[in-house]
Amino acid sequence: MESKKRFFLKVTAVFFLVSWSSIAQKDYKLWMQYDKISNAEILSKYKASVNGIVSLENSATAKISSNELEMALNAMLDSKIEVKSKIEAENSIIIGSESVLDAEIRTQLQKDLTLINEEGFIIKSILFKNKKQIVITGKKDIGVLYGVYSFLRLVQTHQPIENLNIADAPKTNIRILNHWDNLDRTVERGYAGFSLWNWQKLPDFIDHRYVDYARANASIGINGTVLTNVNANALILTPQYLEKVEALANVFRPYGIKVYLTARFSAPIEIGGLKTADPKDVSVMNWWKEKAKEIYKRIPDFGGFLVKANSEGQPGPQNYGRDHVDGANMLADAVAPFGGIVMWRAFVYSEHDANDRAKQAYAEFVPYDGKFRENVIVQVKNGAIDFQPREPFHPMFGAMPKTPLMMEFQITQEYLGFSTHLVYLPKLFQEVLESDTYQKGKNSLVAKVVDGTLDNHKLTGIAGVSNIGNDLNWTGHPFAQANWYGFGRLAWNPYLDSGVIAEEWMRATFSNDEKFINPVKEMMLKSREAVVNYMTPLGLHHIMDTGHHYGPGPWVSNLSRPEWNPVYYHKADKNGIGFDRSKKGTDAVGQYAPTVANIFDNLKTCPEKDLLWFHHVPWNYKLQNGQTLWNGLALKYQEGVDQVKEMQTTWKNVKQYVDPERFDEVEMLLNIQYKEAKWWRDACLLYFQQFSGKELPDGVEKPTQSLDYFKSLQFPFAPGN
Ligand code: BDP
Repeated sequence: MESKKRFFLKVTAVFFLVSWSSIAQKDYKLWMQYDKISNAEILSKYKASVNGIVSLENSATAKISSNELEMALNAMLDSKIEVKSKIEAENSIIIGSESVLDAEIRTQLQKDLTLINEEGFIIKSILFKNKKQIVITGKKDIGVLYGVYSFLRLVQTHQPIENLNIADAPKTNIRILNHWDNLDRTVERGYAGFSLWNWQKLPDFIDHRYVDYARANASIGINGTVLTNVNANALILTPQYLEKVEALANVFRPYGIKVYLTARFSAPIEIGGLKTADPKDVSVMNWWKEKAKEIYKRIPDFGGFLVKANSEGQPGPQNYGRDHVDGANMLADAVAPFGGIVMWRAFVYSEHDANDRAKQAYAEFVPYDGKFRENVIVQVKNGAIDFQPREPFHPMFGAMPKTPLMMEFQITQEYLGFSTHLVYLPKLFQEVLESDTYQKGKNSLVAKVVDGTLDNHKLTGIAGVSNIGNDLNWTGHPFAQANWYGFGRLAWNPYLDSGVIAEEWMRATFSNDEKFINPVKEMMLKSREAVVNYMTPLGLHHIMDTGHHYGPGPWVSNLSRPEWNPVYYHKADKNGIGFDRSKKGTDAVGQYAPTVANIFDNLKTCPEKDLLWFHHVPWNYKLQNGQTLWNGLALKYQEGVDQVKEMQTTWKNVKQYVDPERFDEVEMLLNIQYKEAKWWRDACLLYFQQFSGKELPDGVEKPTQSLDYFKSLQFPFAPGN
């Protein structure tokens, strides 16, 4: 009896352990689930096309390629494919960079190799000695690794692999995550736990998570990471911390990922013992030169610095009567001998500048066009305010042809529901990238500014403010993984379609079943418009609550800086609502090329999605659908809530295609999102109703609480603040 009981307990414990670890693993494995292919027909086709791996190279990166291929194929094809170093059998996958290929194969691929750059790859079906083979190659081993991930994606998404002929290469050079991670492991605007970087245990303890992080990034082509917050701490530049940074760089290197740091402009004073950080002071210049030398001695491929200067209280060259060019060029000179770069942020605005905040970065930076060193790239947020659910593209794109500009997107959802709301961001990213600046006439897309083709720039890049933390599933919301994934894919190729990316991600993460893919893809693609509708429809912006930006706070008017207050942005009054940025207002429209300016300036041609961004509009104004502005606004809020409800239904209907753990997680999160969407609708409409003085139209649900109730809500411990 006793032993039976013990046996039962043991079995339960084992079962518990197995199921516990599989829960953790599913979430943890991101888009690299590599599940066994259950469709027998597809499986047998793949098995017939692949029966060996030949790895021709021995570098650390090459080993990652062959291990990944071996592990993933054996899992997906449920077979025992081995890695060899010589070509023997037919239907092998031959991997290795150009220089190690057999001469005959290289000759066959000569033309293809001219199509790619240093990080690109070729995947091609060939005949070698009359035997069918697949070659994955590139100019360098890192290209081969990208090729391997791309090949695996084909298998993960059930694409044919019989006649492959793919040449692909990244369109930007710097595809980088910006971690706003502090040295105490809190993450500014982080909603997925604490920082991955365990500074206290580094450099001696290498958490396996660092490897998994690098692998996930490499799989989508990300090749850089800024480890530290833009609101920087100078200590990261001391030997004590550089030793730790070096350890991380060593882990990331074989995955093609370079490490970058944020440079606190006042570091020469804080950790260098100097009296000044004036960029024109010789001792300051020398301090940075020595600092660069010290860093590169440890980390020969160190990427460079990201700098937030004279912005939101951060120190910068203006503290010494110098300007952004002086500051950026001084740092650029320090890292130039080692091939480093400086990413200088354009996110600047000042409480002492009475100008429309949306105009300030352009006004300050555009006159500097052409004055920065060759190794400086100016990093510009996608819109002129701050990562709102929707912003028109930043007018700096298309206005600085002589300066490389890189895009800064925010992957973490500071203003879009934290990690609780399902919002598929590549849709937002795509909208920005395909906006037309008209800098050189029609088709001067933001994407062309960013990839350097519009103005012939060699230094190009896209940054994403990371949504990663030490949560088991990395990003808090299982669907927020898609935002990390999609960011990487768009950084590689800013012309990709967000729908295609969503589908890839779903197939690699959840299921290839069309009955899952079709409805969930639609849900993802609509989710961005849903959040715009229930938070900031028709061009409203920055009406989130104070500081933490969690939930609605359109009434907030007591913050020390005028442009931190929501009332500054919506300007609701008896006459109407919206920020007049037309020629008659602040003339922010004038910062765009004339064709674009005219479209935004004219009430009749301004897209309604941006209406209240550019115009102060009377409550009775007739929208295109015939509704008054007040009714239309209210109906948009309701539409947003209804869309979340639809998302809940969609999710319920795909239950059978998802593992129970992730199903439950998403279901619970959607319930919260629905609750919070209603909170947004009710709080905003009750507040704006005080000005419009009108009833809610038919079809809009009655508010669940009073305005006073919503105003009374406090969140002293909202995360990320
Ligand atoms: C804002 C964030 C703030 C960041 C700042 C920035 O609220 O935490 O430090 O942007 O980008 O979105 O520098």
